[in-house]
Amino acid sequence: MSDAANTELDALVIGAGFAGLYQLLCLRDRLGLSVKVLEAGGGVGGTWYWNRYPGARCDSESHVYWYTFSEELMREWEWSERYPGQAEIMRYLNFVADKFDLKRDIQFNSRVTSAQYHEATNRWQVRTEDGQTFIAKFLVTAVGCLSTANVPAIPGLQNFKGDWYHTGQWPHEGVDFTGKRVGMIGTGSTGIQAAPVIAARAAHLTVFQRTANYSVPARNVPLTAEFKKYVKQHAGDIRATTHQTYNGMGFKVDDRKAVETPPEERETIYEAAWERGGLQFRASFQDMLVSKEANDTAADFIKRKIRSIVRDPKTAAILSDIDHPYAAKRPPIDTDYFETYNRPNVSLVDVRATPIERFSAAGICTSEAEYPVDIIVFATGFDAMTGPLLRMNIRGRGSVALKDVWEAGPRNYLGLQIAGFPNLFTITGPGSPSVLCNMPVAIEQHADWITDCIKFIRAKGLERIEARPEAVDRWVEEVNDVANKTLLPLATHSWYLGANIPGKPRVFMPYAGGMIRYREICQTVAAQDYEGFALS
Ligand code: NA7
Repeated sequence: MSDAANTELDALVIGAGFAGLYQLLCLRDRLGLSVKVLEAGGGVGGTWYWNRYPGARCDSESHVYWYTFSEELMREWEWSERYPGQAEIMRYLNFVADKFDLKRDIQFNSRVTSAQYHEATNRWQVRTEDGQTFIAKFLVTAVGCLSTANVPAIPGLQNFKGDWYHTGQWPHEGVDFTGKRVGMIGTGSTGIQAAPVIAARAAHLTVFQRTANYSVPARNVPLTAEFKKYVKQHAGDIRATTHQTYNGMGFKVDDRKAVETPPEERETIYEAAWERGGLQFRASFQDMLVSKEANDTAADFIKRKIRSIVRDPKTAAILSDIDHPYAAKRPPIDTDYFETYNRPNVSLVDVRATPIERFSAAGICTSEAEYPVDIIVFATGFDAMTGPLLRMNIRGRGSVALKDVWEAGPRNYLGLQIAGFPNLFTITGPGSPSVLCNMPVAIEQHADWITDCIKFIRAKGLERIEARPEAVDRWVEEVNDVANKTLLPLATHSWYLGANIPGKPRVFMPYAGGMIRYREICQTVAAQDYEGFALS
């Protein structure tokens, strides 16, 4: 054990993104605990530290994509665009970390490789890649939902003579695409953001699409002085709105139903939503995510848009041959994505029809042809939600491994605690709204709840909190029930279900009951002296 083992902490937080920074502030400055954050990256930022790919930008609008715990902070910070770009989010998180003097308690370049609960001492022992050991009573994971990059196990990558990159592990110095032939695999939110930017530089971009995807224009613009002023003056109202919406966004889902709206009027509504742009498109009708008939109207509208934008009929057909309901997979928003296929230096390969079989020295080989490229970009997503937790080798009571407990899929209570893993809290864990919510809203709610919970435990002179197995059973059922009332599980290849990772159990992971309901449940549990948890 290193010297660090001698320093016993009240709480250890893993990750210094949005979640870890705020959790540190809560536990250290509000409860006065001794806290340390371990962060694998060389700086704060989490997702935004790693995802530096061309075009990386948040899909939440900037005036709701920030912390709301401090109105002073909300008045001090000013976003420049409708959607914050990666570099600006990094500036913001560094600004917050400096303003609240958080970095002194963050140890960077420290990847956690194991976390073990010791029953006799009621302490967690956490080890890092470089062999350091830390001891803490409470362990909080703030590792994000999309931080374990998925590079598909397609044979031959080691033979490829060019360069390759995964978008979630992008080099800090950037990649120069000028004059290069680029092959990009993946058309999720990331690929859809990256393609237009790469195409503008590269000699040629070939996009390899497995599942065709919907996308709605983001309509990003610089913010006007009036809007910036409005945000400063209405910081409290904006915060209140994000607490009153299903998914923590700044807009409400409309009350009207698509199935009850005459086709012509519906078309006008979709057209207006398309022009306004952004994720708000899915809020056009309240039945869009629960009625297939309603959803079909949105799906049909977007497919027609794709065919009207993309000039080559064959490419348009491949792009619009979408097999799942709109927004049943995470719906991307874009800047000129479909327009990019009208460029002479961009082509599309349908790898559903002709799968990628291997990489050669020269490029990407499908069942039909070899595509020579200089650079391969993997926009192939993540081992989402459970991946970041499972790779840390977490062991609870009796040295039981989390990977064994979750062999058939994640099981926990409120997405916050796992039976058999006392005093371990998982911010935005599977089973919580997390990725179905505007992330900072979900994160603040979790970090506040955890802080109040630890405060309660200490005030009562208690030592330990642990989810009861029966509460876990109930919660898993609730997560499944609410998901099954929506169309979300119909996208059978979605990462919400773990379907993008070969061999991963197919379980719908995020809580689809909405942030309002979830917040109420968490509040009720706390008000009932942490019902469903064993305290000792
Ligand atoms: P996503 O949404 O998981 O997208 C990954 C894309 O990569 C998707 O189109 C996949 O096709 C494709 N993919 C993955 N593996 C392969 C293989 N083996 N062959 C061909 N194509 C493949 O990840 P993103 O990074 O775009 O977005 C993640 C989230 O970040 C996003 O949802 C937002 O919440 C922010 P598939 O659909 O699986 O057929």
